[in-house]
Amino acid sequence: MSRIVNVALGQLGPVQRSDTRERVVARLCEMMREAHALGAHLIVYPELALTTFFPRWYLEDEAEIDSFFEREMPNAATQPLFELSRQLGVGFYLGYAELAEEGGTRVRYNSSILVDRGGRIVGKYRKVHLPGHAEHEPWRRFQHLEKRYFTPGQRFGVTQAFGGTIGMAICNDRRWAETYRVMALQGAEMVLIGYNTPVHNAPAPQHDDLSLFHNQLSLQAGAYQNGCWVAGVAKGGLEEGVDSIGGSLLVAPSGEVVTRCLSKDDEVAIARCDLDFCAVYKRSTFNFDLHRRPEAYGLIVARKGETLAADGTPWRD
Ligand code: CDT
Repeated sequence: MSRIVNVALGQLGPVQRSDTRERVVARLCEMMREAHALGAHLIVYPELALTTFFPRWYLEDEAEIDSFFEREMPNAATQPLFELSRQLGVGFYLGYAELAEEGGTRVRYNSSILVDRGGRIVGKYRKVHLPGHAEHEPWRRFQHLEKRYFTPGQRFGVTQAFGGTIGMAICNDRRWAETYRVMALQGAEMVLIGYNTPVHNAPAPQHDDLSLFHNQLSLQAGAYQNGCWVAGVAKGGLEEGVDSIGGSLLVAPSGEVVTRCLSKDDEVAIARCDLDFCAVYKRSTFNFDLHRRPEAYGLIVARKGETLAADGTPWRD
């Protein structure tokens, strides 16, 4: 089986509240067609791609909150994307808000799916690192209420697809070293990440000018330190008055950027990714079996100050 994956970044410009899912899916389909014409096997779309980034608003009405969530996937609005995927032989990563039912309880997740070249869902991920806050904080220019609207996911896994081992993460996950390492320890050769990142960071406005730099820094470090390809894809631009970064990137296991989007609008960029290129790094500088020292990572200090063993139990000398 070929180990070359032609990966397209399917960056989205803003999605306003008045935009219907059908309209957004039409834009996603348009980009998939363009990616196919450029030879893509896989197109990566952003986090929460189907609607505007609603966690910027404090909402109390449950029905209104639910209106941003998908109860099933595919559904009537997204079916055309799955059909086009099958027809063109282009797989995709798609971020969306998921309303799940678990033992009679409704649970809301910030999720992504991986769809193979036959239009079949082969992987699902629920965002682990939820940034922001849970209560209304009116002092902010806009809210970031992911902790209010979503339950955190429980694990980072990998999927065998596209001839290799593929991992998924979502937005804030990309800033955490553990995200890439936990998947790389499972053999990840490519990590796909959608994001929505406002330029303005209310608790740390001194970082605003560094937003694009921190995005690129995180993606490059994750790729290099784990010997894997990393695709990061934005929903950028001015959405409901909030400006978000673009800067979608595809990074090689060398840490080098191989393609990027230049606008903050709907834009496709593509690169040829050889999954075998990971091995050079995984067998040398980042040969985990040879060079990692898990026995030296045995102690972790928990948030409240107590010392825990690596398995989470209280540490005893
Ligand atoms: N969507 C998302 O995770 N965005 C965050 C913004 C952080 S500011 C609260 C990010 O890490 O890009």
